[in-house]
Amino acid sequence: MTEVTVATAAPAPFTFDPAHTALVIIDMQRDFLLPGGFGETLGNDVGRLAQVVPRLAKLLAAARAAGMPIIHTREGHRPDLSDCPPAKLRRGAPSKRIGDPGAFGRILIRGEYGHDIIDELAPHAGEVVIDKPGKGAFYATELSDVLAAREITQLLVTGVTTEVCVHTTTREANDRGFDCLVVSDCCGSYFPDFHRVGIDMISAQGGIFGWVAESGAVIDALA
Ligand code: C5J
Repeated sequence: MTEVTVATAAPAPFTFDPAHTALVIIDMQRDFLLPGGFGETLGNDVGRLAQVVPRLAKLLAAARAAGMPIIHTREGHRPDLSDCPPAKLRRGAPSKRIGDPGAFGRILIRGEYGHDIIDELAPHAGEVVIDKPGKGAFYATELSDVLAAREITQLLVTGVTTEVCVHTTTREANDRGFDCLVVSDCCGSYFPDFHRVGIDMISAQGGIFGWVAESGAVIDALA
């Protein structure tokens, strides 16, 4: 496939080569999305994140059909917490901290059921899964090397949460020279205002750190 253009992207049309553009799916993990999980025990309405799943599943299917590289990320830590900074560990309600027992295993610990990606978006064989200890997918991970090895220069960024891990990863990618299109209706937040403003910030000021478009426009461009 040659280059395609998302004409309705803001602040300007976004042209990309699907062979050198990765669909990045941030942290669609059970701990954040499932009722009864970590996200909900913090008092969040996980239904807001669940809304994203069918749209993201459609975009993922279109990206797979177009042969695009797919990169999934998971936020979490080693069982001994050696990669979790004490400042991050100290945060949160006393009985709901990273590593504590949760409904789906130890909270945000690699290998636990809750740490893994929801069934609807489960990675296929050959797709990259990046385990990240931070909010950004570049910090302390192999992501830069993975992208360089595949000559990927542009990213379609999706996942949760808009204002935290999606934003941090998009900012990190922008600073490293990647063109990022954030797919607005395939990102989600527990806080509707944070989502709205988070999306608006990306393409403001002429695209201060990226482009924004809806998934329908991206899927149409890939068809
Ligand atoms: C958060 C994330 N919000 N994936 N993680 O702690 O955005």
